[in-house]
Amino acid sequence: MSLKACIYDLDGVITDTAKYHYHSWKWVGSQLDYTLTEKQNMKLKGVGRKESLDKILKWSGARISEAEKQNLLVQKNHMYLEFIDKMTPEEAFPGFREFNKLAKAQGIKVAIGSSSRNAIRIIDKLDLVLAFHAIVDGGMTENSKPEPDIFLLAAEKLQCEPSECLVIEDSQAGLTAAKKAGMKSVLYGDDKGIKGAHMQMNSWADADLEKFKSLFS
Ligand code: B16
Ligand code: MG
Repeated sequence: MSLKACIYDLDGVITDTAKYHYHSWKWVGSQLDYTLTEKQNMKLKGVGRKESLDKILKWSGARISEAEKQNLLVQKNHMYLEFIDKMTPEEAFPGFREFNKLAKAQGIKVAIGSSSRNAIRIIDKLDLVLAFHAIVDGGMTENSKPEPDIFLLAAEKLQCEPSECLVIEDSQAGLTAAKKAGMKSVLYGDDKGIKGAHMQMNSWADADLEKFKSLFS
C-alpha cells in the first residue's frame, strides 16, 4: 500500500478562519444573553454550522424556535462572510503552496475535504481554486464531520481507495471522520486534547512528505 492522495481540511489547516467564526458565534451568543468563550469556540472546529448552533444553545440553556434558529444561522453566516470577502491570498498558511506542489509533482492526488459550506468561496479568496484535483464541502454530503462522508466522497472523486488516503486535520471531529473513513491522518497544530492522529505537525514548515509516505509502508 502506498500514499496516493492527500485530503486537506480547510479551516485551520490551510488558513485561519476560526477567528472569524469566533467573532460571529460570539455575536450569536450575545443574542442569547450568553458569553461564548474561546475554549468553547475551539470545540466548534470542524463541526457543521447547524450543529455548532445546537452546541451553543445547549451550553447557554437558551430555548428558541426553529424559525429563530434559522434566522440566527443566516445572520451568523452573513457576518462571517463579511470577513471572508476581505481575505487575501496571503492568508494561506506559509509553506502550504510549496507542500501541495511537491505532492502533486510526485503524482499524489490532492483534495479539500471541508465541513464548510463556504469552502469554495474561501479557496477562491486564497487564489487556490486550481490547486486541487477535487473539492468537497459541507453542502455536498448528507452528514458532516465527525461522520466520514466528506472524506469518502473526496476519495471517490480522486478515484483512490480510503486506505490510500492521508487526511490532514486540525479538529477532533475531522480526525474521528478520518478514522471512520478508514484513512490515515495527521493532526495539524499542537492541541494536546485532540486524539487519534497517526502523526502530528505544528505547521507546514514541519510537513515531511517522506514521513507521511512511511505511514503507508
Ligand atoms: P460554514 P473545516 C469547518 O470547516 C469549521 O472548522 C467549523 O468551525 C465550521 O463551523 C464549519 O466548517 C462550517 O462552516 O459555516 O462556513 O459552513 O475545518 O471542516 O474546513
Ligand atoms: Mg478544520
